[in-house]
Amino acid sequence: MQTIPTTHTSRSQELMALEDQYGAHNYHPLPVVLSRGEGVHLWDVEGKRYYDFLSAYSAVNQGHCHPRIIGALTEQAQKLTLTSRAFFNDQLGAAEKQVCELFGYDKALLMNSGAEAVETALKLARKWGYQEKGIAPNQARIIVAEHNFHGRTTGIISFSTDPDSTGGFGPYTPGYQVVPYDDLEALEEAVKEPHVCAFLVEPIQGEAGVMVPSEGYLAKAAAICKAHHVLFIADEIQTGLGRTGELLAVCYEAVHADILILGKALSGGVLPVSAVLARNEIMLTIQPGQHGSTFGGNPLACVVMRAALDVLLDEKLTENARALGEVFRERMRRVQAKRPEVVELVRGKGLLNAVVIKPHADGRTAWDVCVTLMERGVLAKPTHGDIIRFAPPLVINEEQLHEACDIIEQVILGF
Ligand code: IF1
Repeated sequence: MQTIPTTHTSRSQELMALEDQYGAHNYHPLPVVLSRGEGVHLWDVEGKRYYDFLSAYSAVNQGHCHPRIIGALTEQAQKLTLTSRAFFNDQLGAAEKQVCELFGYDKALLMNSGAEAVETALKLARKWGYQEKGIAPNQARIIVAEHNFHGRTTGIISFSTDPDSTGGFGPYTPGYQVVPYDDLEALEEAVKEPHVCAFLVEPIQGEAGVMVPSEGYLAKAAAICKAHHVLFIADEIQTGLGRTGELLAVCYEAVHADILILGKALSGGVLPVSAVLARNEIMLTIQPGQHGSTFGGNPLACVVMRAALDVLLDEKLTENARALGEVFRERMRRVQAKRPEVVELVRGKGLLNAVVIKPHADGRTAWDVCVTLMERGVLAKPTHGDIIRFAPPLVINEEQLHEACDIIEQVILGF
């Protein structure tokens, strides 16, 4: 067994070496080792404080280690954490009721990861297609958008258009058709096909680089689906729960998805909780024994989800995201005006924003900007090379936002 070099290395370097030796290399993290989080701040093992501008990809909307959520977690953890759904438990019904009433659906099916919830939604759509739409057995087709990101299972990457997500993982699950995002004509053409049961879409494409569709796209897409008896499935795992300045991103266009998928901040980043919401006609196409998971709907996840939703509403995080998102984009557009040769564009809604950086003549890229941001105390991560996503916890206040924007401005102006 190789020993870890005991030469004088910082604690961070020792811990990074451990992960390098014993962990899969499925990520390329920024060289920072975090050990504590509170609100909008993270601390590394050397005690340096950072502003978190990734929020664990929008899972920590309520801020790190929110006391109400941690309190609910620790209280329930002393009582009962898991029964499996072979039996009832005293937390699940109330949790299902709360999430159904908040988002306006008949029923909820609780899972764990976002990908599991997406897979659940796809299974529901197919079942509905056979039982309610009368599609011939095994012929159901689902429309997805180009540049989609819905998770990492072999089923979901079967319809990814990103070579990194899908390359080398074949054979692929059939029954999907890709249409360009934000293209209503292509969608209408695709949903005319009688075997189509659903259209799965992110209201804003997060991983693709915070791609905001044209005004009206979501409403018209939902109307096209309705007109062709096709389910409109909204993946709000990243855009939901206040992130974009509305409770759900689809609320900007008053769209009520046939199937709503939630995850990430549904637990405030405390443990994996995801949910699929639908009306009875859809949800009841799955009968006992036809779907499930060991941890889905466990009492610990239920109390954490209820606390996370209470915090979201009681602390008016959606309204805060709406207001401070405007402030953030205004600050970044001022930076763009000063350095148009560095900042290509700024886009986003609420506190889900992206700044596209033009590669520097000397080859430096958005990654280098993020490394310098890290050195100055702001954590953000580039996606697809030149796009930096900025998504702080929704509990951030205006003073903190300006302090972080000052750092971002200094780094970009100095790039
Ligand atoms: C990674 C980003 C990626 C998601 C949407 C479903 C899922 C996600 C809209 C699956 C997950 C995470 C996964 C993580 C990085 C991050 C991400 F967009 F948020 F930045 F990858 F695209 N639908 N997004 O965003 O949920 O199973 O992860 O709980 O895989 O690298 P999950």
